[in-house]
Amino acid sequence: MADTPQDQGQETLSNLLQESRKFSPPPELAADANVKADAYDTAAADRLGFWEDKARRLQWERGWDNVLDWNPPFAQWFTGGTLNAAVNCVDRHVAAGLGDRVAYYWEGEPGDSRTITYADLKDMVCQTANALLELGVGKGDRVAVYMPMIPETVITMLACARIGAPHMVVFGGFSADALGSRLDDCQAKAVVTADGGYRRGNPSSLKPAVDEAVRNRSFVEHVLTVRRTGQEVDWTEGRDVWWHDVVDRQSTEHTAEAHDAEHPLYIMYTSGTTAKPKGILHTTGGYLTQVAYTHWAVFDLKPETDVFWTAADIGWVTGHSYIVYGPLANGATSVMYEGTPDTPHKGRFWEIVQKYGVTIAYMAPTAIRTFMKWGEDIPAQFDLSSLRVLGSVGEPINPEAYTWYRKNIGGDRTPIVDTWWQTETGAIMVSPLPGVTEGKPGAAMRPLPGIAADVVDEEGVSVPNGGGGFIVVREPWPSMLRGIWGDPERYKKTYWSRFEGLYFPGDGAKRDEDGDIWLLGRVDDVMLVSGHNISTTEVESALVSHSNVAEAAVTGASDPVTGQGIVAFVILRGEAGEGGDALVKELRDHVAASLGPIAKPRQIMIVPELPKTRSGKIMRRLLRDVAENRQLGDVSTLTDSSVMDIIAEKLPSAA
Ligand code: 6R9
Repeated sequence: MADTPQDQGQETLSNLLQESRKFSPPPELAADANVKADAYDTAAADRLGFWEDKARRLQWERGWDNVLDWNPPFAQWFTGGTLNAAVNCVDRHVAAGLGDRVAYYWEGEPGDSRTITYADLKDMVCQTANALLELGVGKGDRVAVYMPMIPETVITMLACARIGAPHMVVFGGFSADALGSRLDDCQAKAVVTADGGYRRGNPSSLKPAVDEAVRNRSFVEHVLTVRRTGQEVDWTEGRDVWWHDVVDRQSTEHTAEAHDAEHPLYIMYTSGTTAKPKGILHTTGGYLTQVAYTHWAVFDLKPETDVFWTAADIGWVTGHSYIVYGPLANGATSVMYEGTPDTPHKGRFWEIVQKYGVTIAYMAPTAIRTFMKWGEDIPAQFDLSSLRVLGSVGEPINPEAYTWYRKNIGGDRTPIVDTWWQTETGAIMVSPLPGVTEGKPGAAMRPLPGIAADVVDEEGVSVPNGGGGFIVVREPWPSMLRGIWGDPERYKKTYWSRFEGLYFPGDGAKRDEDGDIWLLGRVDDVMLVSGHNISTTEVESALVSHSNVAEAAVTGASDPVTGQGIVAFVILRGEAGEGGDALVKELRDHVAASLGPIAKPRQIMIVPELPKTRSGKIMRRLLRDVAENRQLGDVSTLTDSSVMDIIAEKLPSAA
């Protein structure tokens, strides 16, 4: 055992979880796969040539002079090249005769629906671009988007891209304060919003939060508002304009200018758990190249026949890259759903899969664990036989959730792609390829072709098979963030200072005996128990592997003897009843038996809910506050802040 905290910090993550199940790619899928095993070698032999080839999937007005200009840690891709992202996502498909292809099957929560073809999309994007120009928005101006999940949200993003005005989408669930601080940071000239959207069966308002946020921010010149729910709204003449008044009367023609490959496409703020949120900047050519390629390769997309569905919010980067830019750049048909999975009933997702014949579905482990909790009888009532590939994103997927997803949603046939990436990486970085890679429950497997990701120890040295440490990226990639808006120093410090010359995403990882990569959660969440670094992910997965557990969140609380003690919060499956001391003991023993005695939780609390962000990530630091009997930190990015009261109520006054 190490004696000082400094020494303890030198130990890398314990490698506790042993998972031996494996699933081979289905032979028909493998035979016809978009990407075969040779892609890894091709990319390794000439990484820049590989990405150059992928960039040619797009339509460029002017070709690039250089594939990459790398002044560490600042990268520029395809310099000298010019293109228009909206033209690539929309116009070129219409020009190629695909105007009648459906771009989106949109499903509103109350049951209304719209089918939008590429030709429709082109007209609406042009009208919206013309409207923005009329409102005085020009190239380079920032436009904030605070919207429900409706087609106008996508149309606004594309209209912004078309005229070269970077968009900045803020989750519709965030507060006026959160919106306001983001408006300040990027000095947005306009806000696009709606009166409201539907959530859990009710209209939920948006415009009042915008009114509050822009009240003392006179740099916001206009608020363009879509009527969605028909709720009463306050109106400021001159500043506020209705979408139907301004957009609908515009011409459906707009001649798009080609922008520089490095022209800013969007800013997206990371949730910012403690510090000021970071405005992650993405630009045009490299971003579009990598989202298009990864969407096609990782999901084995066949644009003529597939119906693709990312069940995520557009206010999360997953929505930007895999509801909007990736699918549209590939000319895919997507489903877009406005509401929650249990409205009006708990089979809503599976009803949507059946209704539209969804072939590829992509969602977060938190959703999958919720479906586990509701029980397998619910998906069993629907025809899910159209599905052929399933994806997971946002958190490590627990092996139990993976096998449940594969069996109950994928009919024991579909490969599962566990895709690791971040707002900062812009696109998927580590993932199986469904026609090539064997699937292991819980592993993101291998860096994609062209991505130099690695697992290193404390010194930045690559770990051997069986070793644990941190995931890093050794070489720039096309969709990497170009910086933090207005703060180059913070960009260097946050991502490039931990290891000399390496990009540091902040996640723990291990490499198994076969050399495959497992992600182990945020480094900030790693626990230090008697000198061992233990990952919250592994303890959570051990808990979820017990047949009575649906979800688990684990945190380290300070402990006089061991440094930190493991405290677990557990949601039981529907059929498990209320739990009790006997079950708690059984769960503690179950973890010790699965991972070893060092990982046995000091305390397990049965709770009805867990605190999550809007993208479904568990906010472990709030649970640590509870476990250590402290006042709660910032709860402004929680989906539902009342969850913390419910948890506090359930607790025996904590240890
Ligand atoms: C896309 C997205 C990024 C963080 C990332 C990591 C976690 C995402 C994961 C995963 C394990 C996966 N994460 N996907 N961890 N396996 N397949 O989620 O972006 O919201 O910026 O979050 O999410 O911790 O660092 P973002």
